[in-house]
Amino acid sequence: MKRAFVTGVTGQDGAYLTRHLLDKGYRVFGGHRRTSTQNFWRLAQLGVEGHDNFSFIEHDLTDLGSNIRALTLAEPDEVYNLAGQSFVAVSFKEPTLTAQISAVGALQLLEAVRIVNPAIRVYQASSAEMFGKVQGMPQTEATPFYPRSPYGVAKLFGHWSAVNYRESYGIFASSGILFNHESPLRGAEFVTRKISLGAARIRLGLQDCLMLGNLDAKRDWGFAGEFVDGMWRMLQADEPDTFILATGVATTVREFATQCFAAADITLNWSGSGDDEVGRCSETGRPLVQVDPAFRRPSEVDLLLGSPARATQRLGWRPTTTVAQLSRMMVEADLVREDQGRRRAS
Ligand code: NDP
Ligand code: GDR
Repeated sequence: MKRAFVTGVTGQDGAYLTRHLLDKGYRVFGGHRRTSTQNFWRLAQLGVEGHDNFSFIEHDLTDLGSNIRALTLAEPDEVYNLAGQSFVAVSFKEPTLTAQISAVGALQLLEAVRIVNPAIRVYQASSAEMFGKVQGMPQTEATPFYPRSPYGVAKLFGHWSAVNYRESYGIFASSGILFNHESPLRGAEFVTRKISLGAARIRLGLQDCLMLGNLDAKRDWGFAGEFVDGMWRMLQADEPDTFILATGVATTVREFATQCFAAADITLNWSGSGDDEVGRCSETGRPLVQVDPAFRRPSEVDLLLGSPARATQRLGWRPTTTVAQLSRMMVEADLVREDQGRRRAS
């Protein structure tokens, strides 16, 4: 039975990846940090918590001793480093913390692997944010990096650390440059989930209006449940490498909102521009989406669009969920959850 250690197990990807590994017959150890309130809802929803082949390990990526301890306890064949301060907007407010976790933390885990057992295979969760002000279309593994946020800069350090440990010590460290991937388990602060939740709540009469930032930003959005399979495939390859996982289709925030509201049976009509742009209900004329400049970022990544060609050719990985299917899946899940919450409250 193969053994895996997954850092950041309580997050979106941690939950989906752990479910995927358990389904493949792995013994999985999930790293979670101590918090005042436990954050196991995703693991519970996917039937991970309580699974016979799953155990928690208390772990903080920023503590070298904690990394060494976790690897010593889990004795993994594979480590998936998903832990991180993953919200780009917060990285502008907490740049040092973001670097401590997502840059130095990633390095410390690699160092712990080198010390404990250099035969362990490592997946490093790198990000399309590293492309930032994009230097080529679509972005490939050869496109130069130009990060535009403390988050992107921190991820670039983690990415190059993985490459460096591969080249310096022969460690099987693969870096996955993942474009945005979403799901009903996405954190509510990210724009897709904020929109699906907002659309569901407005449909149910629980909210009047949704405030967003840059409606023109374009992202290559895929389904997280498919992307975790790409992570696993990277560690089954003959050689470690860097791979992009993306869908190859970019959509604006505005269009994603239009699709989510449509999934909630509301047609949006857009008018105005810049901070005065409004999405109105086609039937009532009521403003349902408005712009709040507070959600704009000091420096923005306007457009991300990735080519998954290398992952398709070498790993046989191919995403199939369209952004229309994704938005519908997210809105339907939020309609059910919000309706249940409303019933419980009444
Ligand atoms: P989430 O924000 O949902 O999950 C992040 C996880 O990291 C949580 O489990 C969190 O724990 C944990 N964590 C944060 N700080 C620490 C720390 N100091 N020590 C240990 N654990 C910590 O992110 P996702 O699941 O969406 O993403 C997984 C990884 O992939 C992240 O590194 C992210 O930056 C990267 N990524 C994500 C993409 C996406 O579109 N989702 C795209 C490209 C890269 P807690 O629950 O306690 O907060
Ligand atoms: P991103 O995701 O920054 O791409 O990082 P996010 O969903 O936060 O933003 C996507 C785009 O939408 C614009 N936007 C808003 N964003 C948020 N959060 N809230 C708003 O109200 C809003 N209005 C417009 C943003 O400006 C941006 O252009 C995600 C994370 O998962 C990272 O961890 C990961 O590395 C990258 O994707 C790839």
